[in-house]
Amino acid sequence: MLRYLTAGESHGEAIIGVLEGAPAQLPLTPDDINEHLARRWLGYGRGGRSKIENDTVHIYSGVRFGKTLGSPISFRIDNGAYKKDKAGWPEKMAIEGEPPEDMEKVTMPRPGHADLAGKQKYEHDDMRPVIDRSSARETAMRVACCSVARRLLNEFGIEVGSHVVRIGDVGFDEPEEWAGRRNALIEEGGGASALYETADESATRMIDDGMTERCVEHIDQTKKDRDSLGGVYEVVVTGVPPGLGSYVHWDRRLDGQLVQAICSIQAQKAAEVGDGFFNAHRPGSQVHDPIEPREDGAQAYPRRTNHAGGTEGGTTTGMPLVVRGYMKPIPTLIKPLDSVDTATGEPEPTRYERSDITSVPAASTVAEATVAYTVANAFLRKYGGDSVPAIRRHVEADRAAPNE
Ligand code: EPS
Repeated sequence: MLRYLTAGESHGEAIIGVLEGAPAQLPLTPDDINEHLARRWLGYGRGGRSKIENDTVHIYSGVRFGKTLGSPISFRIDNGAYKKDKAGWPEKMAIEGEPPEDMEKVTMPRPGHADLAGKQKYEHDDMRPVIDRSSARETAMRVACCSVARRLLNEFGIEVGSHVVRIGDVGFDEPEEWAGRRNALIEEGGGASALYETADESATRMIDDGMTERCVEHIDQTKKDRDSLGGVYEVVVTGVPPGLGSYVHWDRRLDGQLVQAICSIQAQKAAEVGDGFFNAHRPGSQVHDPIEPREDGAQAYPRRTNHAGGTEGGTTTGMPLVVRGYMKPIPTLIKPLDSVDTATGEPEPTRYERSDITSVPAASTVAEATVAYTVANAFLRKYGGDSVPAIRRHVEADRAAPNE
């Protein structure tokens, strides 16, 4: 099974990651990771930091001559802001010594941010460490670690893609409004990679040009209003065999794991598998996906619809996995919000720190990564082995003799 840890502060020198459990003999180059690091910076509505960072990964271990070794893979991504910001981060984030005399402590928590919760929990008199570790900067390393999981899935024809379906007021209301275009893109391209490639061409990672335009205007207007926006995005995984996950234990149910994969990402407050929220409003006859006869030698029974999002009983059906994430608006607003200065206990409006107006497009690419990691672990649980050839033998044996 895969497991990764990340370390690093947003304005520290670098972010570090370690991934263990990757099988040996997996072809892997830094470019397999850098492609997705670059995609994480896509999307209209990002702030000044997007001009400072140029994320590229440095791999220190676990890979030799373009293939994984089975040993832990370690990564480093430098923080461009550390030196480029000219804000004195090397001194303000120093490992040793005392804080610079002119350093202002952050004492005003932003409603909706981890600031206050983190200050109280870790007893900091300055919220800078909370801001810096709770920052979505950390997702750069998550994307790096999880890109190895994605690479492994790709080796077995499993592809992951995403697109944004709403930012603030602009978006689709019901899955039926976008499912046709999404399914056509996947079918034409032969997998979910085609979905992300098309979405990447849109400034807001949407698969509807008219909506992209309206969304860009909405983001511009929100900036003028000194506000911020959340939104909704969808991650799709194609080529998934039936039988990943399980119903036999709560923690092996894939639905729960997928929702956690989304809600583990900064600012994501809800997630659904398939048409989860929508299905709750509809009668069963309109929700449950009719089962059709299986072709000779096929593993999965096809379904006429996929409202379940590719799982039943916490187990994959063989239909594409569909997971949606719901992101709250970013808590750093240009417009002040009511708060309290924790140094004085007095009411004070929040002060603006550089930020994004929205980062829903970025979140959608991070969600691809965390979903890939979750699916890769379910895949390894079923087909696992120490090397890619060993896993391939297990997959091929299963394909040759599908379950009754
Ligand atoms: C973030 C705030 C912004 C974002 C940042 C996440 O950074 P800053 O405060 O330095 O302007 O740009 O995102 C990243 C740095 C990144 O790599 O995605 C936050 O508060 O979470």
